[in-house]
Amino acid sequence: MIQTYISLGSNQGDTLYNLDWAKSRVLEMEGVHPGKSSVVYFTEPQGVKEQSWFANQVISVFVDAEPNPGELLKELLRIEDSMGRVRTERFGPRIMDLDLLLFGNMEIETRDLVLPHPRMHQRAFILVPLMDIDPVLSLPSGQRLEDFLARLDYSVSGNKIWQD
Ligand code: PH2
Ligand code: MG
Ligand code: MG
Repeated sequence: MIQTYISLGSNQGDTLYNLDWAKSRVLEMEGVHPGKSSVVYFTEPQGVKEQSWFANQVISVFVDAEPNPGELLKELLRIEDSMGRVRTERFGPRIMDLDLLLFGNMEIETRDLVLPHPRMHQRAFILVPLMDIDPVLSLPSGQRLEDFLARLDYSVSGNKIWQD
């Protein structure tokens, strides 16, 4: 079984409900078994500043030989669509965003999928919950999450995360 990390984000509608609902759909997938879940953080928007704060969470799951990462990604996008996600502005508001962060130690770069997730190491809203569930996690390159976090200008207070 392959340990896989998925980030969940929502800044439209009932964000906490959206995270719970999406997480349940992920765990219902064939060949996907539950791992750990971080708490939910409320996070300052990155990329496009003029939008509501996000609710963010990271979960780990264990994946059988099937689905492969491409199939898993397709399922994640299907869940987003089923929740009414409208794809407009890049980095803009969304009811649900499910991103594949890490799939075992796989490193791939295709048009549809890049692993590890290409922006995860710049984002406190991913690194902080990821470190909560797996404090000693390293990327396939051997770089440690805490070293990435140390380079970011961010702050955490309770379950809130600010980042410029
Ligand atoms: N997702 C984005 C863009 N910016 N900012 C926060 N705080 N949380 C997100 O999940 C997020 C974001 C695009 O995927
Ligand atoms: Mg995203
Ligand atoms: Mg996405």
